[in-house]
Amino acid sequence: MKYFTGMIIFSTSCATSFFVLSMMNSMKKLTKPFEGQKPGTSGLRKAVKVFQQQNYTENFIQAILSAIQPSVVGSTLVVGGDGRFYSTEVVDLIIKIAAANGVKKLIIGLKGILSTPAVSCIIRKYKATGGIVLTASHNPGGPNNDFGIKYNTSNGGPAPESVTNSIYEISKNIDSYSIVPDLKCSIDYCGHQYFKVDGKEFEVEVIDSVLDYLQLMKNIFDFDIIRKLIKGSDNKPPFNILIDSMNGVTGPYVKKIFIDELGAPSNNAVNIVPLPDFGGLHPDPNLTYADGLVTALKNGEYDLGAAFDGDGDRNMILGKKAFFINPSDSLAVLANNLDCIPYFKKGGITGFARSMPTGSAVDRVAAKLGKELFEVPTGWKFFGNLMDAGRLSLCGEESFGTGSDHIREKDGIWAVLAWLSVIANVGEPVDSILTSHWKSFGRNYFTRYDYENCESEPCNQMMIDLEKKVTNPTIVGQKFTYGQKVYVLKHADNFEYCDPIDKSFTKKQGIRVLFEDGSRFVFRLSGTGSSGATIRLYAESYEPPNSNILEDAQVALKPLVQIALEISKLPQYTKRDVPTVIT
Ligand code: VG1
Ligand code: CO
Repeated sequence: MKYFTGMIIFSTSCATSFFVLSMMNSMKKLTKPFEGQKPGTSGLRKAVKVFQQQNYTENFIQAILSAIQPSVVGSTLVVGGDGRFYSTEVVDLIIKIAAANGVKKLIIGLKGILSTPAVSCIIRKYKATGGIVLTASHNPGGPNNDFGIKYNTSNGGPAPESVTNSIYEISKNIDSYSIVPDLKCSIDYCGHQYFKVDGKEFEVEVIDSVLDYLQLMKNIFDFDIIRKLIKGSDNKPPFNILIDSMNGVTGPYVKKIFIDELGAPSNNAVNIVPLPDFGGLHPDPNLTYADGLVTALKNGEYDLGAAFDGDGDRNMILGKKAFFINPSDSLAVLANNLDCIPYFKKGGITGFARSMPTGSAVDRVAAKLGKELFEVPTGWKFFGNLMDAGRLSLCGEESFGTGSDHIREKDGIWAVLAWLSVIANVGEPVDSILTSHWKSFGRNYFTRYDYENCESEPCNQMMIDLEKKVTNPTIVGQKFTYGQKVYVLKHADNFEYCDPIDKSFTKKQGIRVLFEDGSRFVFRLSGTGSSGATIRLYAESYEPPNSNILEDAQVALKPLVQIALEISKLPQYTKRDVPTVIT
């Protein structure tokens, strides 16, 4: 290949554009460390204004690349995100800093757009070294809200703690970063662009955001069966779906997959243009923030509704009249019906897993099917090793995350396609599928209370005091009463996890209080917020098949929640009487 200064050859057609550009050199810029560049549950998330400080973002990108030394030289990295405010500036910095660090090739989504599941898919498909995902996921976007950066490794999954810890350590002592300040690269056209940096070739390939992901979905699911369901056939009326992308990254994926490929009418997908500030929406698909979907479903016009978060890895699914499928139940129902999906029919099903706070409905399915069941800490990074070792097929989190070993991230659109496959196969509406499931397995009632944006100090103190109180051995056997209900405390701890594959050990993952009848509550501090503290309270109880399985979850769990609030003294510490969000 020859490099001609200033010569540009391109065509605007997506597949063939081709640029040849001039030679340039990298330089080192001096910098000083910033405090707090510690990745949380899923990457570094801070206010946009924090990332906009001079050298803040540069430092963190350099810390990522230094942490993956020596494999950064000659590497291929995938870059993309949910398109939130400040994304294009950060993509530009990544190009310039990656080029200076000896990266060989970047694969970037058109205009920087790639859903989190698509990044995972593309890293795996093209055997990339890793990827950088630009998102703060379900956190609001825009100049006054959040931005985020996350590193994924070669298996397509979020970096394990060993890597995120080393990124953090490097960020604490960083004194310079390498950059090619003059490198100009467009991400507005698909195609290849070649540069010569420090005498070596550096390539940027801008790709269609949707294509690779669409192909993967077509390999997993039977699109013909889902199309027939959606369009209706042989006396069966169309199955009317409503999809809400909440102005996040899933818009282009939803349009291509559900409308163009599966034949849903175009007005059955809303908010499908990704906006830098999500149009002011809080792109968290739960009953509070996706209330637009809930309202639209209530009158019974639609058979199924679905919403996704900003980066497309979460899903909320509703049945007719906004019948809510709790994510813990969703996981269990899918686990029990996976064999109607070609991917699992062909590849078989190994084990199942859930995060610790997730309701244990899936455990019962695992027991019935004779499969392994893993309980891991919160965060998708804990599922990856099990999948790589061939021991995990399907997993989920109560926080609207569901996914399988087709990639190493949770996957919102995959979850909806999985549910549509199950509905087409079973031939029943969503609510009957759930009710039949409870009738055969019993029901694990589950709820989560979020107290968002509290003051940090009292929340930390509450957790310390609660742990002390419930792990005191004298509390075992103590009775707690609310109304008619009596709970006897059986065991309490701060959850710890030893990864069965690499034996890495993770401590302090949430305070669990378990009662003799199998009920439990859990308290955790969120690790995805950008400031202050968010307390999460999770409560779960079990009713066997022939008993009380059709009650409202809030009514069924009220006694347990009240006892949790009383033991923790949460209202006193946080000065909050009601949670911000109830799921
Ligand atoms: C939350 C959820 C957790 C999820 C994480 C990332 O974490 O509880 O289950 O894996 O968000 O999801 P935390 O630490 O705030 O409880 V996403 O869609 O924001 O990447
Ligand atoms: Co997300």
